Amino acid sequence: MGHTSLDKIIALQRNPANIRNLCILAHVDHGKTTLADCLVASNGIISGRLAGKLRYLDSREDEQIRGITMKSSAISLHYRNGDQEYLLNLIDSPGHVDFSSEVSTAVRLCDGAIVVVDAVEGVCPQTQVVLRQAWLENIRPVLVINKIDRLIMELKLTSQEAYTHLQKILEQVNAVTGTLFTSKVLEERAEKEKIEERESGTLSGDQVYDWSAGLEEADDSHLYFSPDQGNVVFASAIDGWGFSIQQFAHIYSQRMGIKTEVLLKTLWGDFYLNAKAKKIMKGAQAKGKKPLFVQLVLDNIWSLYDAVVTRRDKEKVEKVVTSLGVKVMARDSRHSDPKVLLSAICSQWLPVSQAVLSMVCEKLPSPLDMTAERVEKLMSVGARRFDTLPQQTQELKRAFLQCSSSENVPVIIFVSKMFAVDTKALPQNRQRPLTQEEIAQRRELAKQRHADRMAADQRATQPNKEKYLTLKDSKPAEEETFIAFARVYSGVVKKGQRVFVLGPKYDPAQALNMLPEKYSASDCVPEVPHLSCCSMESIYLLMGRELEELEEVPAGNVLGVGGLEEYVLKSATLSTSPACPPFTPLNFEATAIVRVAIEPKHPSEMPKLVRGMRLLNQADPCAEVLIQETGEHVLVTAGEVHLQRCLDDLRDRFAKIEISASKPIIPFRETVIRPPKVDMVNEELGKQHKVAIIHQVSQPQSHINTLHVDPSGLVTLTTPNRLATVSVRAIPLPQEVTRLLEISSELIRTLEQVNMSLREGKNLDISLSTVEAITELKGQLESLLQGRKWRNTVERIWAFGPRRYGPNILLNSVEGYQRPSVWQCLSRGDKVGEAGAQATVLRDFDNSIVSGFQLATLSGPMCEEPLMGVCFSIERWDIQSSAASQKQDSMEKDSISNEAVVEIKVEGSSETTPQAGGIASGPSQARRRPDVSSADCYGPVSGQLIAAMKEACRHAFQAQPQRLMAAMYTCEIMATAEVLGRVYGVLGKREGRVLHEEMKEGTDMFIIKAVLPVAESFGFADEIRKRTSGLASPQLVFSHWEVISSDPYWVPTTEEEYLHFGEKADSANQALKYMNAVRRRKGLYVEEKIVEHAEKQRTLSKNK
Ligand SMILES: Nc1nc2c(ncn2[C@@H]2O[C@H](COP(=O)(O)OP(=O)(O)OP(=O)(O)O)[C@@H](O)[C@H]2O)c(=O)[nH]1
Ligand SMILES: [Mg+2]
Repeated sequence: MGHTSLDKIIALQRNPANIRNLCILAHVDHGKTTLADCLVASNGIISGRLAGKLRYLDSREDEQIRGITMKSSAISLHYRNGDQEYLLNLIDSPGHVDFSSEVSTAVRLCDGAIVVVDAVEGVCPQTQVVLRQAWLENIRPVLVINKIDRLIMELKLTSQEAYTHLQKILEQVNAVTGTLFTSKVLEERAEKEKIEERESGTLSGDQVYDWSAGLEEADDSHLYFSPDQGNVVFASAIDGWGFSIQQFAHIYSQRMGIKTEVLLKTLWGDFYLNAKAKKIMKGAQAKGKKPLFVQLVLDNIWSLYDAVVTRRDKEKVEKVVTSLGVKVMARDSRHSDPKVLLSAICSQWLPVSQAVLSMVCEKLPSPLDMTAERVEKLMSVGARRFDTLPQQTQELKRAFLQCSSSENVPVIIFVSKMFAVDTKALPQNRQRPLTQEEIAQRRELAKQRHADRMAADQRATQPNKEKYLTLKDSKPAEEETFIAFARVYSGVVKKGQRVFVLGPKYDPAQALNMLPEKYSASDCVPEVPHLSCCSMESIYLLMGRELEELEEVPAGNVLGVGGLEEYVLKSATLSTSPACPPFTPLNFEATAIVRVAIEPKHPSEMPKLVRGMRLLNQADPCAEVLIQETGEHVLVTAGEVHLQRCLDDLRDRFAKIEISASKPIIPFRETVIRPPKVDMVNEELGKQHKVAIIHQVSQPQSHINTLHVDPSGLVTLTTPNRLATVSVRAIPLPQEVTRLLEISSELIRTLEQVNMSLREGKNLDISLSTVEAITELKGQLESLLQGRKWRNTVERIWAFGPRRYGPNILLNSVEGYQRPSVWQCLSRGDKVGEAGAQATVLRDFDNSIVSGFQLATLSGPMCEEPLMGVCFSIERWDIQSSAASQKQDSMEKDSISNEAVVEIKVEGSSETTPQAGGIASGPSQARRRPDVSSADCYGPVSGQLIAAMKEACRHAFQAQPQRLMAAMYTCEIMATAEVLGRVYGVLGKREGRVLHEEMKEGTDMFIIKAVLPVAESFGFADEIRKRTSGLASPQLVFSHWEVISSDPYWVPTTEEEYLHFGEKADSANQALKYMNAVRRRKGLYVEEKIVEHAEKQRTLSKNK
């Protein structure tokens, strides 16, 4: 525990005013864990000499090997700032994109954050992401610009250049904050206006629209990072030094007799020292003078590096050492690596822990300073507004703000993740340091054993060994224990206490009605949805890789809770009050996209694998585990590195069996496009293309007499019993519409839920903001779907699919058929247009059409992947009323014999023959008779209609030019000019596309932004790293879906195409390769020749 005792920390936990909960956030490799090491060393937990090298908080083996953090971990530190003592609950987070979910879990529990930026690399993609995450959670950041030593040693900048460089970095960081702030202010203003509008009821006639209103009033000065505000530290974590302006202001105010306040204002900025006048003047740049920051601060550091590392000037070093008054040990000054001496001097002169921790204590808020805004945000789940929550729930806000630890306030805890630790490592099971007596006792025992063994050795040793082995085997396999990573927001958590576990869908309003008053968690388990009770078996203080058991933890602290694995999957809200709402879900930035199928090496070990995957699912905030329709066990992860970690965890910790993972399953989407105008060699396309399309469509043979495709792509299909006919056309949706549908999928899902309950006659209360969002979506769709083809389409949208919220549209173009549109919740109470008799019949089967559409969009005809960006327009839909009667018959007259039912049906159908004239092949009544009579053998009409609709959609899809869509990653690669060519080479080979390239100011680095298909991304990061000798390492982030331009069904038809691509033409067809790979994986038929040009082999052998 270092030099702070556990008792001390327990005492500090009781004073929330002096607690700081903070996390360290940054882009990957900017030095978070190294900085954390320095802070941990200041508590004596690790030695100062090892700080920066040990990376103490990277406690996993793979973290140490790879050199990146993968899990966030917490440690409690003690710090004395002036006469105050502070408790710092510090969480180190990973910077790699694959683990950004770990950042979300860390940020939720904190009130503040240290954002670390590499002085050379500056603001990187993940820096922006973490700043955004901090912003979304309303936590206050401070800045550490790390790795200043690289400016001296690597970039060899002069102190003046370094100053300019640092200014630029600050500008970049502030620009990101500025954008976040502006968007928030504008959003708030819009919100306010809406409320005002609603309240005033009427709109005043002449409204002046002032776009800048709000921005000017809002005070944003405290938001920005600036050294004179005291929220920036310059550091080199690896060399152990760091400073804020305050420190230098103190030093120079004593030495030069200038007031500290003056120095604080002028040390950073365009000020210089006029030595003659003994004054600080403005305008250093204009006059070509050295700014104060360069003269008084950077120059000192530069000359120290120069003396110690570059020139190794012993005399000068000694002078410096005595003038700074630091003590250097002889072995440090004699060390062959000058860096050792340097860090020995610097870490005493400007200890980084001192600079960072005092900034943290002064600038970051304590748990008592939690803002009302943040509390409301945490408590209002989903679309609900805070003021619509029940009264008792709103009262809890006070508990949050008070952060009180008295006995009569409710306990509120949030668990942000579950992590697994080895059961043996728990403090209950850990070996304590032994007392003297115990040591003596053990010594005796060991002696005894040794003597025994000697004696046994004389006899036969064999049996003994066996016994030993069997003994070892029979020991129960050590288990993993799950600990919840949590924070107490109110009340005191006690060991063994019982609390409610509130699921994410728990509704306090409903529960308060159901539960008797003063219901407590120690009563029996209530029957309220999404509510259960549990007791906290043990509570821990998190100390990096160690845990310390505690009896109780007061409000405002971060803690670990044991014994929740049965009740909490990944995150949860715990409380003693049933009025507490579940906290808003964590903001995850990453999309899980890489999926692999997993199976055990030995099939008999399947149960172990299943159990292991369940544990893995619980232990990782982002990994998903699911069983596909095919029966495969699939693991979905955020990226390659994450996948590797999950597999290692599964193998070594959770399942403990040999497993084999498939190649990553790459998702594709299928779509149709407008007929292209040019062929593969960019020649104008004539009529021949259309011929090819028709040729494709006529392939399926099974529907020969019920299917009709007209040249314009309209597909007409009749059900096998010939009672119903649908005509469908597939139309490509404009790209923007697809994208809009994709990003609005959550909203569409809500819309669908509302419609569902409307259909069932229930009235669901939806919040105003949801209604507004839906109206806005509708408006956006209307403005995007313009032109003759899309006239009035938005009103006619029948459904979205697949799964009712996907990016495909079903359109009702049936003449004279009116049905409630998907937007019905917007115009509640409006009557749907008068429905004719035919329409009523159609209404009965409405659901079948939607189901058929859902099935068709879930897996397309190319390789059974979901469709995207396709609009299916139903242009005709006939159904004979007999079908309807059949439906009723089958429902009502179950007892009637088969014969009788057939009779009725036959009659029905003959009555309505004229209506059925539209059927494409126009079968005669006589022919139909036997079909109808055997209608039963095809099953109920509704089922047949589903199948017919699905088939019709598939054929309509095939009647258009089909394309695959590939998932794309974006990546930003930083590389020096020498390796630029190789980076381009790798990108080119993997079908990547460079979006732009620019030079990073002040360095010789280039930043390349590129997109790359996910299918080509495996091993990409490794390859880039190898080819550039580790200089560039890209991070891949999922960005969008993109149509692959080549046609997978393309065969060369013209002379030029033969010339270009050869007869087989498989070299050019990437889309075909992808499609076949998917088909092969799914066990679908792949059209391929296995042996080609067999005669060539003969020639080869002849040559031998
Ligand atoms: N030159 C220099 N190198 C540093 C400094 N701080 C850290 N490094 C090096 O940068 C590398 C990454 O450091 P880490 O502390 O692991 O970075 P991190 O931000 O924790 O990385 P992730 O957790 O993977 O996101 C290590 O090789 C460190 O030695 C510094 O001040 N100067
Ligand atoms: Mg790290």
